[in-house]
Amino acid sequence: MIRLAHFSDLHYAGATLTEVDRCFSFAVDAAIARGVDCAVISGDSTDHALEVHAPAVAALARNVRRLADHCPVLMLHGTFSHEPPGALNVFGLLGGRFRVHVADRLQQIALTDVGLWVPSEGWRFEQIPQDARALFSCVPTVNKAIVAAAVGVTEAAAAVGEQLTALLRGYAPINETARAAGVPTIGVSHGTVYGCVTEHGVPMAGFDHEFTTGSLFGAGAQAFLLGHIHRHQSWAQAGRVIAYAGSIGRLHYGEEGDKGFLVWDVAAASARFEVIATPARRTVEISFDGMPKLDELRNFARANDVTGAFVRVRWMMPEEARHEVDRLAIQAIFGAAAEVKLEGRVVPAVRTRAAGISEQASLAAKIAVWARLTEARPEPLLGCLEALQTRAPEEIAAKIMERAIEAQGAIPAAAEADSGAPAETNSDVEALPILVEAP
Ligand SMILES: [Mn+2]
Repeated sequence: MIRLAHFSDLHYAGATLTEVDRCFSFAVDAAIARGVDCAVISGDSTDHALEVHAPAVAALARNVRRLADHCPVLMLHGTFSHEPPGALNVFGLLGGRFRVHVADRLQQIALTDVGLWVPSEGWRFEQIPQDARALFSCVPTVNKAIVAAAVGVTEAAAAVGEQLTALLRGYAPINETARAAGVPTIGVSHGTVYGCVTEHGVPMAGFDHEFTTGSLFGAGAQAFLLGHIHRHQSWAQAGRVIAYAGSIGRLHYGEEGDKGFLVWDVAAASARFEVIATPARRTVEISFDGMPKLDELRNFARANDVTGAFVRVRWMMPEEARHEVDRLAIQAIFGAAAEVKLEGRVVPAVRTRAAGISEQASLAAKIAVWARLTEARPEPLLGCLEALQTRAPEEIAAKIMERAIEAQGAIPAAAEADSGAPAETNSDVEALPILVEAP
């Protein structure tokens, strides 16, 4: 029997450092305390490309080195956007009582009785090495771009699954041989299992996922250690067990369940694991369909201990109400929290288009439809339209002036007096036609 610590999806980076280093340090301590024989990190040790002077690199190396001083360590390559090819190479150079082996290609690797790593030259061993204590089959992240280049973009997603199924089945004979020889067999991979559930509770039911539980069981490994999905979950069949460790820390709001790592006991014909929870941060989410209600928030804070938690309050607001939210008051309610994140979404003012207007041929008909939809009276508008179509601009302007004067309650006599009042203005108006006719 071999006892393994299975960590996954550490996502070391500057922004995640506090959370993941607290959790991973705890996990390394707990694994060492449980006397594990070997440690496996099943991908996404880092969150993105990191420069060597980044504090996250030193922190991760420090914990990997602590592991290597206790037992042999296997690091599998994860998602390329999190771990660019080559990102893990440096960890293979870390000293320690035992070696760190970086699995960045398809391979099998034997852990020997004295704690050495012996990798296969090709994708699998032809024979199990003599002093093998355990046999690992490593399937790091598949580069879909390479598959797409070989079989075409539209075929690539399905082809990856088909090729992986064939590949995993190819490991079965040697795994069966190992089992017969009493050697524990362990698969390690990074990818999505059809039907698994993400940390946000979303079932992954697409057809472009790398694995099915059937294809993984098809490898004939007693235990299959997975990374990529950040929620711990497992499947069992006839004594064989597949499990995601889940991410070591809580990286986002809305992630459900505990975070942690697994301690496996794997024998030639049995496998079981224990989940060890890490002190991942607590997140609390409160959302409103409309504006945030301070009373409700106060009641929530009274009923729930939010000390040290990460609180997110979300709401929806109309554009004109965006300055009415008292952000400071909300923050004060959750004063004991480690973080209060406020996310107000503006509901944009939407103007409905007048449906059916484009089907009308004449302008008059369009106006009639518009008036009906907006509950306006069409008569004055149709009158204006008629005027525009039948009268000269000067005539229309004169009529408007006439009406404006009438509306002011001016009597005709006053209007005459007005028009004759400022001499300059009058002469300007009369001068205009002369200027126009001059050339
Ligand atoms: Mn990940």
